[in-house]
Amino acid sequence: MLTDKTIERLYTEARDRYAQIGVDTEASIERLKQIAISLHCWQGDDLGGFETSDAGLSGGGIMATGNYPGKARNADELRADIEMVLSLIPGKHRLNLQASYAETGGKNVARDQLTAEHFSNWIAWAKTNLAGMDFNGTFFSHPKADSGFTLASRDEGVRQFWVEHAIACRKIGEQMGKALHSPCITNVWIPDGYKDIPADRKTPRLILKKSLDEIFAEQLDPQYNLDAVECKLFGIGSESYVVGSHEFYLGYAIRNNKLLCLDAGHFHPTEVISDKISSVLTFLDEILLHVSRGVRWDSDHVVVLSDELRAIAEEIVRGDFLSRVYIGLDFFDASINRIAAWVIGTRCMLKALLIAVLEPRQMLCQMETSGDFTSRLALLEEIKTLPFGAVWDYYCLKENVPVGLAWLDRVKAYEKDVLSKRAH
Ligand code: RNT
Ligand code: ZN
Repeated sequence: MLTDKTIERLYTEARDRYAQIGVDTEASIERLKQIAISLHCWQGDDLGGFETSDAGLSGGGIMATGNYPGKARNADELRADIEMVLSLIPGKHRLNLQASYAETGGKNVARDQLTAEHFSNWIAWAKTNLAGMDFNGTFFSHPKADSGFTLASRDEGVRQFWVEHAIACRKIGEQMGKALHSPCITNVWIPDGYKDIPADRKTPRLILKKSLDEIFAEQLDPQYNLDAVECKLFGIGSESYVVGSHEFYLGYAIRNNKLLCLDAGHFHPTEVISDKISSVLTFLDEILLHVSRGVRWDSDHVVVLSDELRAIAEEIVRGDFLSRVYIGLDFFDASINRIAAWVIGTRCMLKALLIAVLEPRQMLCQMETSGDFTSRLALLEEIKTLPFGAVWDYYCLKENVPVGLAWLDRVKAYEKDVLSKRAH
């Protein structure tokens, strides 16, 4: 166990080392403190939501695997779990909800009939615990999505239903934004696509464009609601063709002034979103990230402090994009303690951002502009072993959250006292 005194001493040493390369650790910590991460509600119950009891397999090409005990069974349990998570991470953050997490008081409310009323408990709770709320339509786990097509469906009734759902979601987002005094990002992700080779790639894309135009026809105040569209390369069951591809949504977002959502797991295995950030922000005002970790065919492993996670954070900071990039998380693992999964992923995201704000920008840019690429490479490698961990520990201490692995003891205690008593 590290004592507070040791943490502070190690921090002072680290501060001096960073000062030698022109980095002010205090200012870096202040910058990090301002960054709100949007925590995804669906890590807590394997994307189950509260509409049916058939959780686990969500359909639409996304799936949580594993059967770790203790999954949240209702909104109160999920909120309690999220409070636990929030107590273990430094800073003030946001919550990202799906429409399927509505609380309808036992009534069957169709997705095209949802209103902010059905999220009033979430909103009231968020006001005391969070810096903002974000929202998503749920275009999967539903009989009207069984054909594999929603907004791009050739069946007019099905298409209309999902258009109405998306419109309802924007209005809910607007209310969330008003209540939290911070714009809600309402994201559209649909699973539409084909398992095998299509005969016609064009028609579903034209239908999707038409649906999006209808959904966004009404202007909403950007102070309250911002719209995002999320692309994907392929999903389970849509290996050959996804209607909402990267090019499709990039084009749509640019032409219609929408946010593009880049999910780290939605591209070719060797393709990274870090390199896309400065490209798309040359043409778009703002973007949303779904930070995730792809592993082979799965797009949603728990985020770890990988090279790519660091690169994503570095690109946001290097480009001075902190006010234009909304950072959301999107992963789900049901094979380990779900609260631990949330904490690991969120703490890693914050660590990556800390490393990025501790970078000696001035020195590196000088080396680059003067053509001294030898020094640039040398310094980039040198800073990898600087004691950012001491700065991180100190930040956690100052924010009154557990330092080091102490958070895990709390999760284990919660598992014993609360999670293990949730019978299914
Ligand atoms: C699916 C998308 C989408 C979902 C959430 C649950 O591939 O990434 O963002 O993960 O809507
Ligand atoms: Zn996503």
